[in-house]
This record gives sequence, C-alpha cells and structure tokens, in this order.
Amino acid sequence: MPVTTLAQFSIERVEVMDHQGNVDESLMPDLSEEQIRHLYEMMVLTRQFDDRMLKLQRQGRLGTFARVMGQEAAHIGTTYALEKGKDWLIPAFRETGAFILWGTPLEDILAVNAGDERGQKIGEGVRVLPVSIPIATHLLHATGIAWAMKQKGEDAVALTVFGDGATSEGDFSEAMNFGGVFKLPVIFLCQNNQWAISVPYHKQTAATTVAQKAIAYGMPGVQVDGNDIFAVYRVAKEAADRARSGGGPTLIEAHTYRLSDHTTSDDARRYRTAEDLDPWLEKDPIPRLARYMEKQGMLDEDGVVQVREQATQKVADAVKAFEELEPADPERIFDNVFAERTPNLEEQLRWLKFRTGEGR
Ligand SMILES: Cc1ncc(C[n+]2csc(CCOP(=O)(O)OP(=O)(O)O)c2C)c(N)n1
Ligand SMILES: [Mg+2]
Repeated sequence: MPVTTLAQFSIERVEVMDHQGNVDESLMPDLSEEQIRHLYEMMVLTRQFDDRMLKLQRQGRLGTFARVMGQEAAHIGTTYALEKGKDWLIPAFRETGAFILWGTPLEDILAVNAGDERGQKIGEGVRVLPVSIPIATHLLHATGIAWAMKQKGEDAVALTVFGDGATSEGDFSEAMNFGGVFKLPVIFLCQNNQWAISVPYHKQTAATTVAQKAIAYGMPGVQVDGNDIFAVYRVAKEAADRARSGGGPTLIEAHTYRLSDHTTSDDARRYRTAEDLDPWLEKDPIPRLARYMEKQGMLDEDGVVQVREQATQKVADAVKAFEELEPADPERIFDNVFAERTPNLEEQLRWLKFRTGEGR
C-alpha cells in the first residue's frame, strides 16, 4: 500500500518594517501620511493613558487593570483595518487602544476601571461589546455575531481579540470550528504576548505557532510581527476583505510581548528575568514607527514632543472629568443584571442598605 501525502501546510510570518524603521515597499500597505500620523498619535495616547492609569491605581484612585504596554500596534493596527460603525469588536481586556481608536471617551475607560459601570455605556453607532474577563468565552459571542450578520446578509466583519493563554480553552476550539464550518466573517486575533500571567508560551502549548492552529479548522492562519504596525494592518486588511467577500474567517497571531506585569496585582519579576524582557524593550512598536516617520520626513524631534504633549493634555483632561463625576449610586450595581432582581440580589441590597445605615 502506498503512503501518500494528503495535504501539506506551511505557516507564514509577515514583517514589513524592521526595527530601524526601514520598510519593504513591496509589502507596504496603502496608508496615507495622514493615516500613519493618526496611527502614531493613537499609539502614543494609548501608552500615556496606560501609564497614567498605573499611577492612579498605585495611588488608590483606580482598581485593578491589565496594562497594554508593548501591544499597542497589535490591536490598534488590526482595529484600524475595520470600519467603525459597521464592523464589530469583541474584546478581551488588553485592548485599551482599540477602544480609544473607536472613540471611547478616556474618562469612561477610567470609570469602568474604578468599578463604575456608567463608563461601560457604548457610544452611539459603535459596535463593540464590553471587556470580557473570562478567558475565551467571548470568542463564541464573536462567532454568534458573525453568524447573525451572515444570515442577515450584512457585509460586516466581527473582530475578536484574545491572548495566547485563551487558545488552550475549549471555547477557542469551539469558536474556531464553528467559524470554519460556517465560513463566518470573523477575524480571530490572538495577541501572543508570550505569557498567560506567569505561564510562558512553551508551557501553554506544544505548538510552534498559534497561527498553525487555524489549519485544523480549515481557515487561513498567519503569524505577524505584532510590533510592526504596517504588517499588522496589512494582514488584518486582507483578513477583513476576505471575510467581507464571503471567504470566511482568519486566525491572526500577532507575535508580541507583554512589557508590563500581567495586571496591577502581579509582579512579573517573580517569574521572569531581565534577559527575557530586555530584548523586547528594544522592539517597542512606538519608537519603531517614529523612526520610519522620521526617515520619511513626516516627523522630527519637535513633532515627537508635540504628539506627546497633546496626549498628556488629553489624558489630564480625562482624569479631571473622571474625578469630577458625581459618585454613582451604589444601588446601581443591582440593576441591569437581570430584568427583575432575584431574591439573592434583593437580599444583598437589603444588606447594603443596612451597612450604609439606610435600612436601620
Ligand atoms: C475562564 C478563566 N480562567 C481563568 C481566568 C484567570 N485568568 C485571568 S487572565 C489569565 C491569563 C490569560 O492569558 P492570555 O490569554 O495569554 O492573555 P493575556 O493576559 O496575556 O493578555 C487567566 C488564567 C479567567 N479570567 N477566566
Ligand atoms: Mg498572553
């Protein structure tokens, strides 16, 4: 009996710009100078906001949150390839830049992270689900949304974002399978930051890449340099065009690195070394884009300072607006969970009123 090869697969990695900011013109996506500048401003704003959030948290003015430092290009570049108002974003919790790009007021993001659900309201006409903390459950929401859009004949795309750790969850497998079988217009974006809290990538999976997991579900999978905003945008645009024209889902692995702790309650120094982290500080996506822009004459030293100062001002204004918010009525946390309050919730509300003196 002959042994035959039934199929052969390979996985591509896409890079457009090197660390010095030189690009391969043949791969460079179609972006105007104005668009490139916008992307740069969004990344700088996200970085500054993230940094200020950390300071607020350390001062006790904000709750626990997950920083996005180092991953700005991965999720901003992908979201930029979508159409705001038409396409859906189904996020995890490490995509602050995507929310900012789609116009979420910074003070709302602060409010959410201070436990004030008023910040969770979704802007008019924006198709985005709230942050999802349970790992990978939202991937199924994304396939559900994509399936509904397909049934309705909409030519819109659902982008869902998750981490490398999420790929070990059953929900990942179910969502990918569903997406592949029904050829749904969904983009699965894995921000492979190489850590799931303290678990490194090689202990998470025996697979060389996340991208290759697409093969088993019958969809294209590609690895992209997640710190190269041009490469990220390029593969995301291809995936979005494919999804819109009925070509089905794509798995994108944005290969990047979590420069920060897992969340503000973590201390990564306990489980990772400087040798591991330091090379990635050199690969920072923001100075990399700045170097490109400088070479192209789009940005100079003054320009860098100007963009930074504008971001600082926006962040300062947002912090002021957030801190001037009237405190939320604590009873609000009992609303909007169920159509009617359950006996359990009623009991908790009575307890709250007793504690605050109202019920005595
Ligand atoms: C279902 C579920 N299990 C466990 C957790 C606890 N948890 C929070 S974040 C995290 C690691 C996630 O790693 P990854 O998917 O790589 O995302 P990253 O935090 O690196 O962005 C875990 C296990 C959770 N939130 N949900
Ligand atoms: Mg991770």
